[in-house]
Amino acid sequence: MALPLSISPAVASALDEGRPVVALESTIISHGLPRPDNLDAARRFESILTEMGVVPATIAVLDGQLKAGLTDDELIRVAGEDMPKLSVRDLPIVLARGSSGATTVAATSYIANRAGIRVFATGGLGGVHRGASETFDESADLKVLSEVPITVVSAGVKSILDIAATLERLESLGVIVLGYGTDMFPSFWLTDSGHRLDWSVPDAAAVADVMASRDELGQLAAILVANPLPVTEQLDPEVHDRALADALRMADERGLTGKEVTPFLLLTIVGLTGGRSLAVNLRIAENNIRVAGEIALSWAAR
Ligand code: PSU
Ligand code: MN
Repeated sequence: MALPLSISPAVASALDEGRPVVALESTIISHGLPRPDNLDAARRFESILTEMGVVPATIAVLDGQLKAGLTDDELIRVAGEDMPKLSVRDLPIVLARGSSGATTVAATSYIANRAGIRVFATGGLGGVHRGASETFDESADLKVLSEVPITVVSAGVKSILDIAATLERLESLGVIVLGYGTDMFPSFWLTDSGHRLDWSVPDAAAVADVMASRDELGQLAAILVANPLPVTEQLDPEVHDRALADALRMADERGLTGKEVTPFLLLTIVGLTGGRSLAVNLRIAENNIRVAGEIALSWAAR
């Protein structure tokens, strides 16, 4: 039986002709950003790429079809309908039911790879949660990145997570981590998590070189490009630390588990920072999309 994968005409012809394509995730639209800003953001994310000469491929599952590249009507559905957040293990279930959902980094990476897309921009990757030694809460994003040869641009991982443990897991899983113009791993709203990286690259062409070498070696794991926001644009660290502590306490008091944890923390922090974290969040996503666009251009030029 054929894979129920529907690649939009623009994405399909770009892939056929070796032109640059960047995948975008849909969970950030449906669960990571509040309505109605999320629809404007989803459209802006795509237009940043289009203006660079790169074809955007927003990924989601709609009516039992894996989608790579959405129409504007489909973007409106993802931003406005209540749909579940899908990791890879959820894909067979929604396909069997013919239903819809928004894809996490894990599911987006999986679908993008099946579609033949090599570069993917997200805001922040999932990772190991605080207290994971008791709860075992580790995002499936990490395992999937060990199995899918895609290049993901992310502003590190959010400080809602245990960053040191996340970096250790990335190492165990063989995921290649490159600081983009930095030696320090970013923590999303903050430029510098305090964790040093083994490797950094100066530009997009250097990332494309590593992609080519990884392919030559036949390695399967992803490349994670850690792209920090300039320090002048980060969230005020004091505002950040207070909101983070409060949000973690509230999640704990509610006894949240499973896939509810990450969206709850993200949206609670938007409220606690009076929207300041949201403005920074959008700049981060846009910054990552630009870098992913540059990498896709470099890759297509090889
Ligand atoms: N981190 C963010 N913004 C997000 C997410 C994570 O800064 O929107 C989303 C991504 O889709 C990521 C998912 O793949 O949450 C991870 O969820 P979980 O921790 O349940 O695996
Ligand atoms: Mn989890």
